[in-house]
Amino acid sequence: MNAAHSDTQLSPTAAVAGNVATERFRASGKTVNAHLSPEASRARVNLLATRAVRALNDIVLEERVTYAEYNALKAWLIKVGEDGEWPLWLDVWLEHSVEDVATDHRQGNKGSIEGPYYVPDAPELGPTDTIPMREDEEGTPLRFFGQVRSVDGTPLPEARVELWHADSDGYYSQFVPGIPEWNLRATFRVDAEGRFDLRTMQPAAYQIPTDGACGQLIAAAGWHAWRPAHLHLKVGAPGHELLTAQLYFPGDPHNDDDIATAVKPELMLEIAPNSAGSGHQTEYDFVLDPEPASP
Ligand code: MBD
Ligand code: FE
Repeated sequence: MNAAHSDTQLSPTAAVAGNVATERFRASGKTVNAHLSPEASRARVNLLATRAVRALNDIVLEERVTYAEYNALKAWLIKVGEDGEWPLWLDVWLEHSVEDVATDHRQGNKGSIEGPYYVPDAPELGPTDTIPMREDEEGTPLRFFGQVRSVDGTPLPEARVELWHADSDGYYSQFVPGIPEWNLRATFRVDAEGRFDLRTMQPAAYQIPTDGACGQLIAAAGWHAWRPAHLHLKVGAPGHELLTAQLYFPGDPHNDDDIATAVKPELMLEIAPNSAGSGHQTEYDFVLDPEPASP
């Protein structure tokens, strides 16, 4: 690369996004597992690690994996860490199953995976408000409104709707240099009836970075690198289970083959022309499950 153009600080590289995601994860406190006793924890690690090791050995024996393939795997695993792409790899290829297990008891809304690009504590806005965006933010304006209720139909006026998503280039603020810190990220309050009516800019589809370890795997395997365009949400209310969800746009070519396997029919928006302005509008209600009674 030409020295004058080597300013990696300002380009959207896999390693920048990956290393920010890795630091975010380290800071998130998500690894604390205090509810298990040491004995129960040891039994669980023993079970899961034994099964994982056995599954990998089974593949080697059944597929007669060669030393060349084994060493390619070793080199690739080292690169995943160097690029900070463990959060990306895990969230794209594994989180959807964890999410299924975690939420299959719910009677309210279907959720979906969080992904690697959530940032907590986004600025709080009112129930009828516009998400932070650049003055010249590109894309199709989107009015997004709805109501948050409990499974019994009671509106939840204390609810919060956190929204974060990519811009019209498919980039997330804080994971790509040069985008304002809280661009397209906010926490919306709801009104006394649990309603919100917000404005944002429709995101583009998301492509896994091609210059990192995940992109290398995708290219080597001949897969595609795309997630369909999506909104990320966390909807919470006191006494209710936090809903982490994604919402999708009809007609996206990757709704049927999302690389992260995170699309569900219940999460498809209905998009209409905005009756009160330019762009599109969509209505979507959230139904939250009450927190299970504590033991
Ligand atoms: C994303 O934007 C995303 O939502 C997930 C789950 C994985 C990678 C990028
Ligand atoms: Fe995303």
